[in-house]
Amino acid sequence: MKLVYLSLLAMLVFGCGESESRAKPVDVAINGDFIQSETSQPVSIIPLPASVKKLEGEFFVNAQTVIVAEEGALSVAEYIQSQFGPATGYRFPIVSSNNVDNAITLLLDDAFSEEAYRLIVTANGVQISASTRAGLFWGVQSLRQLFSQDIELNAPVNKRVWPIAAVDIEDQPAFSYRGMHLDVSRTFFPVDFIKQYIDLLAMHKLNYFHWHLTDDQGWRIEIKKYPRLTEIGAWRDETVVGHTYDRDGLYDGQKLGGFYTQAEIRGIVAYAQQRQVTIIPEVDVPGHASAILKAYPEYGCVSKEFSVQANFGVFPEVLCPTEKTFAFLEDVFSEVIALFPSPYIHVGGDEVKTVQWQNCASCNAIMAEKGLKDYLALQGYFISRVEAAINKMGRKIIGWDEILEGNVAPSATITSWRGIEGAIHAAKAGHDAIMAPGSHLYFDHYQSRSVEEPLAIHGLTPIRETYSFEVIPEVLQNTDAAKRILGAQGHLWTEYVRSQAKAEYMILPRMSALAEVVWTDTSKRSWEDFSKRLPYLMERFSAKGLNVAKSAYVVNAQISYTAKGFKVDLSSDMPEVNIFYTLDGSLPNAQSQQYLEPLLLPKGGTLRARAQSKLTGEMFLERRLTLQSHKGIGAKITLNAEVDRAWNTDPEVSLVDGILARDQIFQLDDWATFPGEAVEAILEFPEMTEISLFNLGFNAGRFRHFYAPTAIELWSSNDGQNWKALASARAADINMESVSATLHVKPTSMRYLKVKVENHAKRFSTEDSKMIPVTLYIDEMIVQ
Ligand code: TNX
Repeated sequence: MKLVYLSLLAMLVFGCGESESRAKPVDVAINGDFIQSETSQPVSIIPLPASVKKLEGEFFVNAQTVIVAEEGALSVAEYIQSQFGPATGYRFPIVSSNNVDNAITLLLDDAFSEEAYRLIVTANGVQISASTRAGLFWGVQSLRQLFSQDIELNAPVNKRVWPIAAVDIEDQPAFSYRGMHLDVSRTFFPVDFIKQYIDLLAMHKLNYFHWHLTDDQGWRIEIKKYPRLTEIGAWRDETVVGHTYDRDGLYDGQKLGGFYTQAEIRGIVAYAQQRQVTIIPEVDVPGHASAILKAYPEYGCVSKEFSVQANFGVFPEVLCPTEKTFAFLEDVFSEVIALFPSPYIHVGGDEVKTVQWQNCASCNAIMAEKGLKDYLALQGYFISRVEAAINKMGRKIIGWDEILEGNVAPSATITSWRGIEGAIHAAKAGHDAIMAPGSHLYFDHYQSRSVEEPLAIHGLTPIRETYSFEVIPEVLQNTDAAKRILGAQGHLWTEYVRSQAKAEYMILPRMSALAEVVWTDTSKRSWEDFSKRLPYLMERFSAKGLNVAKSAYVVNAQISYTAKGFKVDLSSDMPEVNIFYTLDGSLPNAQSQQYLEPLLLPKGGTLRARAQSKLTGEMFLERRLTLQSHKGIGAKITLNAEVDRAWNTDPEVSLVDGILARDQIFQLDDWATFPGEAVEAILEFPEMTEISLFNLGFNAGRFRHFYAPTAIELWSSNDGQNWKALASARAADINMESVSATLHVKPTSMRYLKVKVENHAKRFSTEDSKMIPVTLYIDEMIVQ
């Protein structure tokens, strides 16, 4: 089955003609012994190398294959043994004499630029040349993808030879900073998982691992001088179940935590070094400090019972900007620095709430003494003090883009997470910067619109979106400042990632797209090409037993509303799929109606669709849509309401598009969201329209802290000036547990319909310790 699949994949990549000739097994002589070989894997490498030339023939790795390596390349040679040894069962002895046949030869050659390599495979052997160990190592990663997927297995595969296509690859990275981040505070992951994560970085030629070691939910690094950081700060009493903003949130009641000892960290650092990965530790200050303050309340500004947080969000807990705190941090960072050879130390600096500073006499005294005009300046002062201490120890700092708001030195590098603006601003001001915008590079977001996606924090970042990211923004192109953008980084925040399998699901394969964004020259990148190579890599992950998301296959729907009803175009971002759908509410399978041309649905209905791989028959996650034709679709809407356009760009469209959001992932733009207490929407119909029913869809009770509106009023007008009351519903008339409220109206003709909705819902915020307003979610205003 597997072999059939692979040769089908081969057809897909190379076109039929070529694959036919490749699919024929060849007889090869090995040590005079004729055996029948398998065919070699098609050349499909992610990230795409700068240049790939296919040569005639193949090389057959066998039990006699040796590694030729000089002293400086020994660690790479040993890596080859550890990487290719388990599946092949071969020893790959290391020899130093050059010009041996049947060898993988590693050559150090100064002519190459840093990290560049050339990989030549001929019938006689493999040669990788580079000027650095890193270059050789990346060459080995390309070689790895020339092997069949079963090279990834951890136990011997019953195969006598491993054929590899003959190629000449010349390659080098587009960017010097290629990173992945992992949050181990919200969820603690054991040492083995961290090593596996580093392996994945290495496989993708990513060279920086940003390790988010501290946060409100747990401190994860042993500091000898301050043992309470891990004795106390590494443990929380319980964790919220489901989403932190769920109504009537449940807690699991289980003590949870963990930390890495210094010995474990040394082991992980050495492991990463062999894989050319630099680990950048992050100790997040001065905010996200709950765990520190639980352990050492004396570094806070308020006296209260601190706790290691059991839920998520941004908390007021902040370190106090006193000399005592700076001395503590200097001690902590000196132990961190002794463990991590990285030139960079990440100091966080994000999401600082200043309330505890505002109520603190010593803070105000410090501000007066230092001439700091506001709390933002105090925050800047805090980071500068930490920066000075770290610089004194010979390292540079990185901080989240908030640190730009203070007076931070130009030697600080910026991680731009709130969009790309931080990086642009930083680069222009002479800082180095790393692109990390949530929109494209936060892998804690949903990755498709399927309702079957497991719980995510919010947002929608499909792999295709990640792939489309351009590291150098247009405004910086052809400027000197562009050189300050060192590269980009993907992130895995783990509030909603409670298991290793889920972590794998969230990063695979989005990190593969990231890898190509940062490694491959932008002129060479195309989704069409990448999506053909991706299935091979996904197979490789599966061979390793990793949990890979197939969300890229989820059906996309383009919906337009015409005089004849809804026209629905279905597609998948992935090649070689069939799409099946149903309109009767049943789950589509391969016997359902096949989608061949755009569908016309006069009245709407519930459409369920799934893609199926033509190669493996696998059916992917479901896309579901509920459409309802009504008289308000396309009406011109004037809104008089508070709208957060950053989250909700087009409420005017989604309120009357006939697409019900009720069975969509909440918080995507299908919902119109209103943070204020009142919403007024005026619908203008193109002509006099008779109305007898109004239905308002909302999100209440089923998810999060959402509530039904507290009142709905309808008004009609023929001129948009003079209004007549039509109908109303008060809180008592609205079913809180429902998904909508219906108002019946005496049939009335009108040009304008005014809808007033009130929302007085409040909830207790554990972050702010007070009642706060709750945003109203409306999906559609149905008019009949
Ligand atoms: C914001 S990104 C945070 C984190 C959260 C993340 C969730 C950043 C610097 N701070 O504390 O985990 O959003 O997406």
